[in-house]
Amino acid sequence: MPDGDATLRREAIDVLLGNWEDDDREGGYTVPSRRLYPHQWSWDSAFTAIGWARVAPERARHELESLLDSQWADGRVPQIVFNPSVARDAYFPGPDFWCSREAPGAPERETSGLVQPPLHAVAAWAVHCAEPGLGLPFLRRVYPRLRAQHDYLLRERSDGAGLAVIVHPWESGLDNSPAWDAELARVPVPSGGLPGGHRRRDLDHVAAAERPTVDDYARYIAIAQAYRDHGYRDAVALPALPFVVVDPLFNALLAWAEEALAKIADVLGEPSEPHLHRAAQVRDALLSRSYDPAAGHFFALGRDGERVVEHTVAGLVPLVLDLPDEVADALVRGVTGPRFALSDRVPLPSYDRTSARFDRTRYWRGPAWVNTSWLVLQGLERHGRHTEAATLRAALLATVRRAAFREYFDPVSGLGRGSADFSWSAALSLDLLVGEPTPLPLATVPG
Ligand code: 2M8
Repeated sequence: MPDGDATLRREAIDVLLGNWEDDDREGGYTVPSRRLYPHQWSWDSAFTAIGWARVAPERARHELESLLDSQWADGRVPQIVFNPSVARDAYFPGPDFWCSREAPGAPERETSGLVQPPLHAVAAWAVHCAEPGLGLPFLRRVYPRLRAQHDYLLRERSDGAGLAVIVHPWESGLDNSPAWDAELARVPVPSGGLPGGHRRRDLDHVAAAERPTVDDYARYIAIAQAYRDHGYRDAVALPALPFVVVDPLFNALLAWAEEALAKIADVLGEPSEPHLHRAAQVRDALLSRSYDPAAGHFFALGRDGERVVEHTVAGLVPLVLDLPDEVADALVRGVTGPRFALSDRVPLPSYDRTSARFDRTRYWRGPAWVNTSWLVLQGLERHGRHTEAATLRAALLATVRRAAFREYFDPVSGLGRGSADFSWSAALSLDLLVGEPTPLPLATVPG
């Protein structure tokens, strides 16, 4: 490994160690960022486990198991698991807002009632591959939980036509994506600011221009409150909630994670066919409903099932799946074309650079993020687009070398934005520094 890489690797490990939280239950986990996000976040832990797997697989196993330890009885894996030793108002909305203990089937540890993109089975497979001999008992413990996670999404969150819905922008992981603007516009901005005299805590740590606007935040709280007031019971909440959408990234990761479950099932001597079948069903539903052949892009679906024509990076993530050649080719053209402008200097923007609403600074409305580019990179590798994958890998490593492990980056200048010492930026850099493709599921799904 060249000297520069060894230094970067050491720095990445130091960030993860600094964000590591020892835990009396399952051994510990990594907070996304010490001050801005001082608890455990769901899909952050999946990304972070993929990085830990490269340097300390035992921590990777702890990371996933401590999260799954707070799975709800209905199978949902919560967006946030609150650390009881952190001040209750250190993050807003915190445990006193979500009131998870009042909800049926919630775990002992307080959590939020939402979910996040289901990357966890993919992470579990990567963790297993890091130490296959040692990993079997781990796979045996997590397999039923991961299966229950997917069952929940396809049962309680079914859109009735093969895809899973999300009920809050926070569930997409790309919170203030322009894809949500039209749906959010239907949610009245509550007068009088945040409920209960609460105060945003994110603005104590990051410049307001880099975070969601005041109105968007007020709407996030209103939607979360509506879900909470329905006791997080999807059967009664979904018809009443103001925000119910289908997200291509969320569903692509669900299908990919079903492929990972098939691999896990194989190793454990369980039937893998049902998982491959489900993976194919979700992928096919995405292809028939979310993919727009004229645009060559996957779009979110609004409440009435109509495509939301906004080119966000979420619409490139289905590249992680086995796709017809013409679809994969169109997505790669999207990656290299003017909207996402692949270069070896900065990773992919989160939103279309050619749009009038492209914002270089504000969170998920333009900035480049390590995790979404890493996902697209996995897709490029899967489709044999090694040259484009190498360019994206070079861009990711050049950016963290230049600007360190920031939460996101200006996609034009490459300058760091958001929180410093951000866990998934460090963890996925560790994965990239290994230089070989991550051992993720690449099984061919029956067509
Ligand atoms: C961001 O979202 C949280 C709410 O979940 C927030 O803004 O307070 C998003 O970037 C999300 O994808 C991420 O999981 C979370 C923690 O890193 O932060």
